[in-house]
Amino acid sequence: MGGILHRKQEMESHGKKAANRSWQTIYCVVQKNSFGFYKDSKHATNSIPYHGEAPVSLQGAQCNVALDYKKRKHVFKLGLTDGKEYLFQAKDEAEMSTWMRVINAA
Ligand code: I3P
Repeated sequence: MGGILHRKQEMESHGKKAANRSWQTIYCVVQKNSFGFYKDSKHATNSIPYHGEAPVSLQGAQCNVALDYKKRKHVFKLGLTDGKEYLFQAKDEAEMSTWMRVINAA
């Protein structure tokens, strides 16, 4: 599955907050066990990652609605086993559910 999400990185690793904490609009692609970030769908097709970021592993990842984040709507949280943590904002509740279902099944 691929599509546009707004992303904010909260944690860089266990116990270390991310330095760049602003929201960015990214084309995201979920594949088996991996989540890739791209500038747009064309870059995704050509496998040119967003800011050189390699796709992250979804193995053992935790994906839940970000109930504690109140500033934006339709936000879910993704926590990776290496301690990286991201917030993703979808355009509506339905899209958020779909992303979470696909990520949890990947
Ligand atoms: C960040 C930006 C984010 C904000 C974050 C800021 O600043 O304003 O929108 O998160 O706050 O650090 P910058 O653009 O200069 O990187 P929120 O939208 O969630 O408030 P934070 O450091 O409290 O996460």
